[in-house]
Amino acid sequence: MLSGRTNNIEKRRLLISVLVSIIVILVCLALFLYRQRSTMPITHPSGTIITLRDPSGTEEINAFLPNDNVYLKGLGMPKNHRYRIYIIEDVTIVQDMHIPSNVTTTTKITTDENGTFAPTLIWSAPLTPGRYDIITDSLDSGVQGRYDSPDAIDDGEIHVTAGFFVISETSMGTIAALLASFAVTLVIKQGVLLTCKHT
Ligand SMILES: [Ca+2]
Ligand SMILES: [Ca+2]
Repeated sequence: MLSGRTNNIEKRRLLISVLVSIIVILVCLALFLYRQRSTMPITHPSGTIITLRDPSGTEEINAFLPNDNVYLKGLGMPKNHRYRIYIIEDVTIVQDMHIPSNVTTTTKITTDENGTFAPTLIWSAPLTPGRYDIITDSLDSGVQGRYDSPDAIDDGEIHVTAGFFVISETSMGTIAALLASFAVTLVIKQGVLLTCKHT
């Protein structure tokens, strides 16, 4: 009798350990995927601009944390063109619209003979959580201060219309807490089920 009860307790402990391990793995996987979430950059006639967390990165990053830095690189743009880079709060970007106020200091870049520019730091930590778009406004053609044909944009890739977003550490913590809470609930329910089964 006592031996059977001990076995049940051991089984329950083992099951709980397995469940907790699975949940921890799932939480880590969810956080990793959330952090690495990226999409294919949209190609515009005036070129493609790609956000990066690391200047040596190759894949576009669209999800940043407040302590990240944001780098931008460009390709397929007009050659030897000077640009002012605007980071703006997420809007629906339409042709000839006035470019809204920048959320940080604007950066200037110049494209090379191939119409590209190397990864350039455009926003240093700390970043403010939110959803953002980027417009590179040509200083050599078109109308400055308006989005028009020579300008490239990072827009409409994530959260419906944003080019990239910054999520707060608190939100990440909330996600982890919710998943942990879910894990605990599962473990308790499993424990109750086992108890009922053996009484
Ligand atoms: Ca322009
Ligand atoms: Ca947008």
